[in-house]
Amino acid sequence: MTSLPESPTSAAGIQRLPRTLASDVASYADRPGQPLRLSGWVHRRRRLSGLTFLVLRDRSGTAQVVVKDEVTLAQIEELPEETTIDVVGLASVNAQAPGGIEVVEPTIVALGAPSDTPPIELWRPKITAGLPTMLDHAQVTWRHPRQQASWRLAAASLHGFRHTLDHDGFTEVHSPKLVESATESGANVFTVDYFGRPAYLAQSPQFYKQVLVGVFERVYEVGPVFRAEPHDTVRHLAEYVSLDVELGFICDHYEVIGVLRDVIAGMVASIRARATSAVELLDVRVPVVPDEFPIVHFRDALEIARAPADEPDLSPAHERAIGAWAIEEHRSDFVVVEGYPTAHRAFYTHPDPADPHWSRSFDLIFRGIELVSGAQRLHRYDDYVQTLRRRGYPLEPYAGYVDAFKHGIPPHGGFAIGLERWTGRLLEVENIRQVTLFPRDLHRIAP
Ligand code: AMO
Repeated sequence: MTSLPESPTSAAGIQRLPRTLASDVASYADRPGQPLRLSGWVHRRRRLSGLTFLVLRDRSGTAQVVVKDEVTLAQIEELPEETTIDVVGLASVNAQAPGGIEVVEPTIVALGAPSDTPPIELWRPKITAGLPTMLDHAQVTWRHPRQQASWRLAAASLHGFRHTLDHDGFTEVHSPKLVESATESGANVFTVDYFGRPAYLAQSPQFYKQVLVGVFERVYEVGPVFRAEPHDTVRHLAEYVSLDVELGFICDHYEVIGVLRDVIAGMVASIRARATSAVELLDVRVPVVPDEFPIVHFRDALEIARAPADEPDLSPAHERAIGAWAIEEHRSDFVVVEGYPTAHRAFYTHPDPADPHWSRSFDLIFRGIELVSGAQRLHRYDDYVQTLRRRGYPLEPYAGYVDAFKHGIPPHGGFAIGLERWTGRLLEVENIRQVTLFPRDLHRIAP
């Protein structure tokens, strides 16, 4: 006995029909009347007299479902926004529908309990809630199409970062986040209880990327780093994603800056190739990456920023001034400041051999904010010992770090890009928290 074919809109038929994504509904233009199955969230119900437009959202976008029959109209009254559903219906041409196609005669199945009222009105084209509300409800806020798009830019950037470095002979590594000593400065480090003795959350993979140059020559890491930032600023987080790079057998820091240029160009190319709809939706001003970054010495940077000549570092206001200068003078969103005073950079920084007061370090300023720090590093054991002594640091906590340089580490250098700073400047948002999935700061450790 042969069984009758299942109706596509019966419950069993719903399971059988392959899923169509919202972004592919338009491809049914030449197949009107064809059954299709969508799965996603109730994004919005727009009630008109005698019919309701149900907008379904999935990972690819939204699609319009038209409900007319009494039973389904009553059913969707009980399915509030954000309920997950399966819809089987027929493709129908309607010039007014998004993409020119809508789904009619739907059979709808709820995939879980009806959703509670969402804390953020996700159906509005732009989120109207303030930042604290957005952050308090981040798990729902990120569902908004504009929020999703901003993370897609970050994801595409990560792809471009990895792709460029894989292509250039780098090996991806992952280093421990529980460590025995501070690498950047003693002050902003989180202490944890490690089986009864103190340990720290890694402020950066600095030590590990340097010693892994001794293994792989060229390494990179994408991972979280932790800074006990006591300041409540729009550009600091207590945990952020650091994109670290380190390479061996270099002559000077200019080689490192060359790699940085290629990496940023790769990130921008990946955004253009992989996040086109996010760029369009958010109207992103995608930066042009010059063949070479303009480079200005720290001394001259102070002058440009009209800062006193004995200033040890650049303040946020100085960085803004230098960013404006780079646009004016070089038509560039990017500018490298090199040669920061050695005494004010981390102990592993290589001094300028011509004048050790200055260092072979650099920062990349992107649209007026420090995005990257990097340098050539010390690579000789004796240089480390002397530097630590000169700075008055106790040798003992750094013994593990410094001893590594007894075993043949080549001249090397590297840099780290802050992911959230990158997306923040790309989207020109005021606060880095707007582009951080689940920010950690002085006041926030949840969600
Ligand atoms: P640095 O401490 O300058 O250098 O950090 C590198 C980059 O990381 C980002 N960043 C931050 N982002 C968000 N919140 C913070 N609290 C925060 N602190 C820093 C910035 C910054 O430019 N080991 C060196 C890098 C190296 O020399 O390779 C380091 O960590 O974008």
